[in-house]
Amino acid sequence: VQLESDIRTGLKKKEFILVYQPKIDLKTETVYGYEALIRWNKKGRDMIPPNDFIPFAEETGLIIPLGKYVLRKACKQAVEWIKMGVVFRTVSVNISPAELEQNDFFQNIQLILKETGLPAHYLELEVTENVLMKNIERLTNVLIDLKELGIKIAMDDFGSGFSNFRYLSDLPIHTLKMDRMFMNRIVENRDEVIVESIIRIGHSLGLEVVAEGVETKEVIDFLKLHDCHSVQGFYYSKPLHAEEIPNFKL
Ligand code: G
Ligand code: G
Ligand code: MN
Ligand code: NA
Repeated sequence: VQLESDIRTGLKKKEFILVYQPKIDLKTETVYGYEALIRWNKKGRDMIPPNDFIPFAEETGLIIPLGKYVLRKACKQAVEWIKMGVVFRTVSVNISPAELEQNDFFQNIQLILKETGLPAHYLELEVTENVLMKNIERLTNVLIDLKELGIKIAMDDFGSGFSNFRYLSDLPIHTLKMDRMFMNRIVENRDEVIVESIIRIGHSLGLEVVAEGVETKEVIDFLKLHDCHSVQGFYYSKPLHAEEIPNFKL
């Protein structure tokens, strides 16, 4: 109950901030895009990570206003960067299942793009595969509408749940984000064949393949060898504050 009113207050007082983690194109070693990640800068507290309040926000429905706030903020920020001459292709925003299930989700996205002036092709939405388990037909239609607008869809944390390869070919998905668990396992010389296969399947289906949670040169080399498009992870950069982005150099 306390947390609920704290989140409402936090929204009013704009205590929620976004940090942005670069996604690096492995071929060119340049920034491909930035993933927006929420943090709660609560008064008198250390920065609160999303895992401490997003699940609660999802249970209570507060994720709806919070999600709209995040989308608008990320789109506004992207427009700022474009004006400043920052070179990037996408800003990615994480979307909870409950958001995607809202009947007005698509209209809301259109409205936010219109209000902020961000061209749709700059926006990528990250959804986890478990989003798609429910009501696949309606969600497929929403994803098709989003794609027609020019928005990209990424399947986040791929391989961490009950991955269904059929979704990859049936759904209008642009990007496959391999779960970071696999990267740790490459270091242990395990799962190399799985990672290699996921990259190959992704390519065969015409998807962009991104590895997340990349922390070592060893993993980078492995991914390069197998033609993985891009990576995200502490090896290149932790999530950064918006002000740091214009000066970010690899
Ligand atoms: O940034 P961090 O690694 O702590 O994020 C932890 C989890 O919180 C990740 O799974 C990420 O997808 C999720 N997350 C981060 N920001 C947002 C957000 O703005 N909205 C939603 N729904 N999830 C987010
Ligand atoms: O589930 P999602 O991909 O949205 O989660 C992103 C989260 O992963 C962010 O909160 C970010 O802080 C975290 N993260 C990003 N890079 C790395 C990394 O190299 N190692 C680890 N352990 N976590 C990472
Ligand atoms: Mn994500
Ligand atoms: Na992820």
